[in-house]
Amino acid sequence: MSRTIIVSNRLPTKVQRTAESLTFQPSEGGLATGLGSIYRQEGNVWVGWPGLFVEDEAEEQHIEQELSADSMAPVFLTEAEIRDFYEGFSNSTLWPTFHYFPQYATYEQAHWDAYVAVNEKFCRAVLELAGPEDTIWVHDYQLLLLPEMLRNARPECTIGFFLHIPFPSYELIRALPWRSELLRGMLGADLIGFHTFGYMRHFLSATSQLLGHSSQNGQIETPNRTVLVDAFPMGIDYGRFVAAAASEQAQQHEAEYREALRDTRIILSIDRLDYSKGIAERLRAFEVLIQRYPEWREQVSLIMVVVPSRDQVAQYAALKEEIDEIVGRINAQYRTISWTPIHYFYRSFPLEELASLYRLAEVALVTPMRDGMNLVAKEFVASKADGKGVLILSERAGAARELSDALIINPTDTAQLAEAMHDALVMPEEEQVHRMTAMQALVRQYDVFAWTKLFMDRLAYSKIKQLTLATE
Ligand code: GDG
Repeated sequence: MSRTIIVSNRLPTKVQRTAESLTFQPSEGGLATGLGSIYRQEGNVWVGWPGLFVEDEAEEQHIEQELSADSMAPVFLTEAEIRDFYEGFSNSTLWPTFHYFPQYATYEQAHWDAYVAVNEKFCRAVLELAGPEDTIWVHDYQLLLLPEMLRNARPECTIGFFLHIPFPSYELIRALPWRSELLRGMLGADLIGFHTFGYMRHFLSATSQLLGHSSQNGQIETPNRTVLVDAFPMGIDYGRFVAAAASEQAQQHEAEYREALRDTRIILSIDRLDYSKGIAERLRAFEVLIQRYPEWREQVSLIMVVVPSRDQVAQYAALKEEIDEIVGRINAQYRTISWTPIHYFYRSFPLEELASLYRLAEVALVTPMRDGMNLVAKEFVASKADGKGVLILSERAGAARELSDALIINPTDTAQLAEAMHDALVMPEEEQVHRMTAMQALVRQYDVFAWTKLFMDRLAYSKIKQLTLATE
């Protein structure tokens, strides 16, 4: 029987150590939901890091057993590996480069060596499970070398790769000392997926300019194989967000918030702490809004949720300080006894509370400098049952390719962003509903289950194509 093996840096379960025991908490992330129907099927498995450092072999075995009952296989990483492979090469070299922040990128040989070693570790873990006929789906920028490593060891396997972040222009990629190795690593796959055609085009250009491979209609010819490349915009579990927003709990939270806020109109912003998300620029634009349109003072507040992330990487700690400073300054300057311009939360919320914030907000500000897709934009759309509400969306988020009924802005144009907030606040209800229902139809149809199916079907097709070419 042929099996499917999903591989990602993190497993869809977070294992944590408490004083007495280990806890196993399923992750609620979009990827975990979308792939749930696949990896939980008989015989299939998800391979990844469980999120903690193990103390001894007995603990390792215990974790292995627990996870295997839920179709998962752990790859254990050491603290040094997390430092050099994850915080180092993945988040201090690849992440800034792929999000157009080359000034933040470091190029450390030791980080690269760890990246190679950890990709090899993942490869060994997959090979223990994979037979020659199996299908392997590798995810994201932490594992760019894995497809080629697997291909060398299991030439017959069907291998898919999906990149969740942007693939940047060749000019960014060429700055990486290990650019050719990274591209060759990805090309070990039969099918390579991106969120948008733009990212796919950049990838084709990079493989042509750096490796000399020609391509036609999303098909790259390497000396010994054909690799398919395509765009698969990732969706959300639409029904889950509709249900969460309609839940009793979400409605109750919303009522409490409304009362506390005395019906102030709400603009919402939700992100992980990251310089790619344009958080500081968004705050400055909100300040321009209340400077330029004083009539909004005491009428509108910004609720800004920033979820802690990667605080071991220097730029993230600096960004946190910058945000604290801007929020403090704006609130100190404009607040009144009864009105707070910015309600700032540096923590994460349970899903129902998140859903209540989506319900409460009239406007969502999704204004990243760069974002592979951005699922918050789609979740906001799914949560607006009455069709009212306005999405302001950066033209540099992958989601902007699909959600063209949002107010699309350039995130570095502060004046334009402030105007868009004003336009959103005065937009007639009829226009809001018209735009929102068009976006809902799209987000509902191309949900995360459709995304998974499209990718898996295309992967199966890519294999048939390889076999046909081989026998021709
Ligand atoms: C990467 C790419 C791409 C946020 N705050 C809370 C919370 N969240 C959830 C949201 C959403 C998720 O986190 C964030 O997803 P994004 O897509 O916005 O961003 P990244 O984490 O950077 O993800 C991105 C994605 O991969 C998928 O391919 O779209 O471009 O960078 O689902 O709801 N969830 C809860 N409480 C919070 O406070 N429960």
